[in-house]
Amino acid sequence: MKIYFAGSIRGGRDDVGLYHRIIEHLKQEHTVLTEQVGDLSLQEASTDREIYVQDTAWLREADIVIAECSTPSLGVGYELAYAEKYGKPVHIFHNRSRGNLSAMLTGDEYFKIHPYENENDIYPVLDKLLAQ
Ligand code: 6K6
Repeated sequence: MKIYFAGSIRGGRDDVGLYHRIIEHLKQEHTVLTEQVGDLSLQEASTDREIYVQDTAWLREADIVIAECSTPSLGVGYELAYAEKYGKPVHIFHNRSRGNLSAMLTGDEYFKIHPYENENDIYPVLDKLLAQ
């Protein structure tokens, strides 16, 4: 499957290690279009326009969108709404101990939300939903 993985960049990089590990797990059996989200040494090389054009093209190309939303991000919120507009399945992971998700996500019945306690809870859920 072609996976669009979404995670915070300018919203804050506290969870970049987690994004990196999730992407490495997904790459064992699938194509991750957005590997840069988990790049531990990410450099701002592209213009904002180039980023927007590339990322929205990848969203349209993706089979599924997986987002880690424990760090709030305006860009990720935009991507989730864009994915809904194009009818892409959207799965959102969120660490329960990190506060409440936006009501604009939890209140939208289109999104499949997966609250978790520990990182190790994420991987079996991913494997199950990607096997479908
Ligand atoms: C390098 C270092 C920091 O930023 C870069 C290059 N920027 C981006 N490259 C690729 N995708 C990006 C970039 N900035 C935002 N995005 C997309 O928006 C990603 O797909 C993320 O899922 C999301 C993050 O949005 P913000 O608002 O947290 O930046």
